[in-house]
Amino acid sequence: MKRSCTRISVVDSHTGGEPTRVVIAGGPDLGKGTMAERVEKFRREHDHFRSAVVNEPRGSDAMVGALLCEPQDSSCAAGVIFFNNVGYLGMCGHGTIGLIVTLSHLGRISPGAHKIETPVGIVTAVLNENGSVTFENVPSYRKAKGVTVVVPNESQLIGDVAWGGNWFFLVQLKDQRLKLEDVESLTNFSWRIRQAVNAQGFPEVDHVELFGIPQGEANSRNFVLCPGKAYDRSPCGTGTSAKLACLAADNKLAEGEPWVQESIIGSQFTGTFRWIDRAKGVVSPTLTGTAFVNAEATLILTDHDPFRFGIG
Ligand code: PYC
Repeated sequence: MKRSCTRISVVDSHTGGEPTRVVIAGGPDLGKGTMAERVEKFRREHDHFRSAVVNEPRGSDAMVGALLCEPQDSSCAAGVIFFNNVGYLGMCGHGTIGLIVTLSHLGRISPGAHKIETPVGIVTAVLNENGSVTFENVPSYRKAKGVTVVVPNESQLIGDVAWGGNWFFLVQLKDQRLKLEDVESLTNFSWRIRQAVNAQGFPEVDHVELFGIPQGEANSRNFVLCPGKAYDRSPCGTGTSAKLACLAADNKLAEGEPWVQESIIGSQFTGTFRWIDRAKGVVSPTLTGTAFVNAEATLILTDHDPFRFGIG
């Protein structure tokens, strides 16, 4: 008996270990509005598509999806909406690097600068001759410095709330080596921090970023907890942007000076910033990283498969 099914074409990549699945065909028609309007339509009318693409049994909690869209602004190479196991991301740094490498793999772009429309603004990404990608993120800033958070059964913690295309709570840990084998306890700890930060009047914070001693040739090592409780295998582009905004505001990093951020698995992004508005503490972060395409696939959603829209 012939069953009907829906087919979705994707290209998978990883950026410093963090996966991105770019949907190149078979996605929902979100109309011709702004990316911010289109993400709302996606959320309202096609959330099952998000789950089908990134959740098990086809995906995993770590998978970030990127729906390739026609840009509104014809000077942009593409529009994109990033999504994960629980919802949508304003911007995604590792995903932007993955998207640029994917567009190059598909022969749609050449080395040089390309503008990408996201729900939170236009970012410019350069595909470098050596295959790495450098992108200038959306303006980033610190919203609150030195917020004291009381996490039940832990001593008090102090951190900053900052925007880097997503909202972060950033905590510098003292003398701590962040180790991959401790991911479970770091996840639980960060999840409780997020709940405490949200309860203390910062409901917008959906990522928690812990900083510790670098193990490689880097300035810092991080552990980043994403909104759906997965940890970022990459150093997190939006999280590193938020970090740069805090370093700039504290005069700990000069304009143009490189900051090498290492992830919990040891992969690295190099970031710099330039001031947009020094008085208001707004910076423009630029980040460089590398991605590798690792699959071209067709996802098949068979009509009678009870888990065709994913688990979750
Ligand atoms: O690289 O910005 C990033 C990111 C956000 C969530 C996962 N990666």
